[in-house]
Amino acid sequence: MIEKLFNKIKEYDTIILHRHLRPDLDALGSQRGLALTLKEAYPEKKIYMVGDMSARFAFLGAMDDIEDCVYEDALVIITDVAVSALVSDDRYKLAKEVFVIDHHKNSCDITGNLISDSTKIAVCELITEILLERGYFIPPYAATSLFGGIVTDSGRFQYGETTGNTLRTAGYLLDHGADKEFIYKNLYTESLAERQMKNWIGTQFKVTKEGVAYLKNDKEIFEKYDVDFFHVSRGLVNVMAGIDEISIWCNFTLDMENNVIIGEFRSRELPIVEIAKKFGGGGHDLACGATLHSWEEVDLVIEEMNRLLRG
Ligand SMILES: [Mn+2]
Repeated sequence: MIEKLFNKIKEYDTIILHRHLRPDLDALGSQRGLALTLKEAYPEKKIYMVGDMSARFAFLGAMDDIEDCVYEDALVIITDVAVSALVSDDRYKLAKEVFVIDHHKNSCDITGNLISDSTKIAVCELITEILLERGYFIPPYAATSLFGGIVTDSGRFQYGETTGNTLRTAGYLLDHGADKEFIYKNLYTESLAERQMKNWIGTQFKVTKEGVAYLKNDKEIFEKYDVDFFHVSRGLVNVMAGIDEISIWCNFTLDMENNVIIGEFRSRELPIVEIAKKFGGGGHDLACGATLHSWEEVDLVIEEMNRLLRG
C-alpha cells in the first residue's frame, strides 16, 4: 500500500492533505510535515492543506483556502483519522483518489486506501519513518511539524506506546532541523485566562467511589473565561491526571457550535477504547473520545467506566 501511495503521489499534479476535526498537533504536524516534504520533492505540483484550525496551534501556520473544483483531478491524503465523520472538510469525497494514513484503533469507513499502524504513538512517527524509508528529504520546517506531533501524542515521551523507535525518530528529526524551542515555547506557555481556568477547574471535578474523575463543561465555562473549545476539551482533561485515587478521567465539553458534547477519556492502565467505541467514538487504548448527544448519555459513559473498574 505504501508503494501504491508513492506511485500516486508521483502521478498526480494536485495533492490535498486533510486530517481530523478540532486538530491536535499530531493531526496538524502530520498534515504539514507531509505537505512540506512533498512540496520540497515536487516543486511543480500543487499541494494544499485544508481544515478547521484551533487557536491553540495557529503558531504552526495557516490552512489553504481552495475551491471545490480543485478536487476534480486531485489525490487526497488524510492523516491521523480513519473515521469519515471526524475528517475536517468533507470535500475529500470529491477527490479522484483517497489515501488514509492513521494510527488509531478504529476500523476505517472511508472509501479509499488505508495505511494504518496502531503500534505507533503518533501518526507523525509513522509518516516520518515512511518518508525516510522512501528516501525523501524532510526539510527543517517539516521536521519541526512532525517532531511536534510526536512530542504531543506521546505526552512528552511518557505514554505507554512510546518506544525506542519513537525516540530515535524524534531524534532523527532533531538532528535534521526540527526546532524544539519553537515547539516547546508554544506548548508550555498559556494565556492567563487559561491558567486561571485550570486552577479553578482543579477544584471542580467530581470523583466516583470507583475512581472515575469527570468534568462536565457547560456553556458557563466559556462565559467565565476567554478560551476556545480546544483549550477546554483537550486542555483540561489532564487536570485530573496523575492522582493516585483516580484510575480513569473523563472531560465532557459542550460544543455549542455543533450542539454536541465532546468526551475525552483517559485511563492509567485499563484499556477504555471499547467504551469509547460503544458510544460511536474511538482512539487509543488509554486515550480516546466520543461525540455524545446529551448529558444523559454522558452519565451512561461515566457508569460504563465505573462498571469497568468494579469488574
Ligand atoms: Mn495522532
